[in-house]
This record gives sequence, structure tokens and C-alpha cells, in this order.
Amino acid sequence: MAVKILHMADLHIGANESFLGERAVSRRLEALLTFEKAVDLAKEERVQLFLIAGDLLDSNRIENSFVERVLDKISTANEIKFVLSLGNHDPFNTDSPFSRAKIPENLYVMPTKDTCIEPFEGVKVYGRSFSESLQKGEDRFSVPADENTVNIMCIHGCFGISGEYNPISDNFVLTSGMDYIALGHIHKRSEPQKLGNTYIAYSGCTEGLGFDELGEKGVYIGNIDKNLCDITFVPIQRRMHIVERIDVTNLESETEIFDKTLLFLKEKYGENFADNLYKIVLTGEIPETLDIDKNEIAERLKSVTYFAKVYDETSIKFDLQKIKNEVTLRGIFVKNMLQKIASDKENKTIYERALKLGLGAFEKEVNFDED
Ligand SMILES: [Mn+2]
Repeated sequence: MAVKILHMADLHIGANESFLGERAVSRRLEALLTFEKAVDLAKEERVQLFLIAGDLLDSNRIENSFVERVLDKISTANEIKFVLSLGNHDPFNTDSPFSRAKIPENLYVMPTKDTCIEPFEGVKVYGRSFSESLQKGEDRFSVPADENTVNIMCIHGCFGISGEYNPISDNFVLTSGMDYIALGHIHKRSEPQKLGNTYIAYSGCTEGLGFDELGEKGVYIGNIDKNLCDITFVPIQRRMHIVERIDVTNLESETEIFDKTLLFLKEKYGENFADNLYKIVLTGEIPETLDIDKNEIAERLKSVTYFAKVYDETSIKFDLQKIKNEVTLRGIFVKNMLQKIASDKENKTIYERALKLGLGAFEKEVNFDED
């Protein structure tokens, strides 16, 4: 019997993006909206089993009101069974809100020892919660799978990575007897992969929490059966974190740079472009006379988007024929280098690079990693 699941992880409700300043307070609440959206989606899609693979909360020190809203939402979806295996950020100890709160009947919070439950006939769910923020892994799950049911595991840990966050080895997977293992911990989503007869995947985090968690975030939804893993990624994030490099060569003012950037973002991200958080990196060669005020551009972008910051990685486009006639140290340097470039064909590219770096050094600090 195929079972329709929703797999989510690492929503980190309560986390604070402090760089947002005043908006950080409302941004914290958005994780709740994203959770509610996931539950609504599960209802629409007639999901039977909603798996949460840990780090639902960013910390056990979270306002009760946040936890109440999560539990309320779960209780309104009583046609769905929810299974929660807690992770390193929200371990199931005496500090856990889940050890105090009234748990809805359709939510099962996995204990800290290996456990198997049967939420409905023909489907068994296996898992365990972290008891502390660090967790030594075991090389196999201690509860054997039932050959006569669909077997699904929901667990937080590091698949294929050793360490102290419940490492999950190939042997663990190969001996598990699972049809699907729903993982949490790694915030970057992975496509389902098959080891033996077991499919395993990270759904990734559900809402990006910084410029190291870029692009679409969401959940896996689909059917699991014996030898079947038919799941699809569905983005549900409220906002995306986005890094874009904008080439500003030949532009002549902050206004032109702002206009080009804005047009690019509108074209690429469509009507909801303003909802996202942007890190814009300016690249290309600009005239010596243009001293870009990146803060001015950032302020203007902030006024039309949820958040923006701007990095300037441009380099200066020098008029070498003009500079070589300057009666300055820089003029002498350029004249000498141009002579070397003209006369020493073998080392031409090295001299060209030295010229570029040297000229940069007259202007500002030199980054030798630039090309
Ligand atoms: Mn996490």
C-alpha cells in the first residue's frame, strides 16, 4: 500500500536574522507562516503522513506562543498523522517545549531511543529524537523493519559524514530495511538516492536563514511504497536569499547601476522580486573617475526590496596611453611596463597582470585572487 508523505526538516522556528534590524522581529514570525503553509499544502495534497526530521525549532528556549501555534495548526489537520524526530537544535530533554506542552492526538514526538510506531495499518514509522545537542550515532537501527509493511524512517543526522551529529553510515541504511529514510540536519536538499532497497534524502531547510542558504526551499511530497519513491520537491519558502553578480562595465553613475540592477532583478524574479533578500556583487571595469558609493545603491535597493546589500568587486579601467605621460610614479611605472609588454613577448601575460595589479595598488588594496 503506497503512502503519501510530506517530508520537511530544519525550519528553525524562532531563529533570528539579526542583520535585518527592525524587520528581524516580523521575519522570525514568518517561519510560523511557512509551517502553516506546509500543513495547508499537505491537506490539499491529501498527504497521510507528515514527517518532520528535526530542528523544527531553532532552540528549546523559544516563546511558548510559537510552540502553541505549531501545535494548534497540527491539531486542525487531524486527518494527517504527524511524526517529529527532534534534532540537535531542539533536543528532547527536560528543556524541550514538547516535554511540557499538550501534544495533539495526531502528532507523535519520537522518544530518544530507537522507536517504531504504526500510525495506520500497513505503514510503520521508525525514528528517534536527539536527547542532547550532540549525539553519537549507532551503526545500525536497533528495531528491525517489518517485512509486511511499508517502512519509513524519520531521523536527524549526518548521512555519510562522521562526527557528533548522529552520523548515519551506509551500513545503517543498508541494514535498516527501510523503504524511505527522511533526513534532517543538512540544510542543502539532496535528491533521493538508493542504497540497497532503501531510498534516502534530505529535504533541506524550509526557509533560508542567511546568504549561505540560497534560492528555493521547501518540502518533498509524494508516494512511498515497497521499491517506490515517487516524491517531488515543492518550494514553499516565504522569501529567498539570492546572490547576483552584476557587471557594471561602461556604466557611469550610481543611478545607472541601480537601474540596471533593478531591471535585472525584476526580469529574473518576476512580480514577487521585492519579497527576496539580495546580496548584489558589482563586477566589471569602471572608469577611474567613478567612485562607486555602494551604500547609496544598497539604500535605494532596500527601498524597493525586502533587503539588499551591495559589494563592490569592480576594478578600474585605466587609460594607459594617458597615464604613461603623467609625470608621476604611476606614470613611470606604466611606461616601463608597457615597454616590457611590447618587447618581451614570452612574458607578456605576466607583465600585463603585473601592470593591472600595480595600477590597482596605486588606488586601493590589491586582492591577488582577482583575475
Ligand atoms: Mn538544522
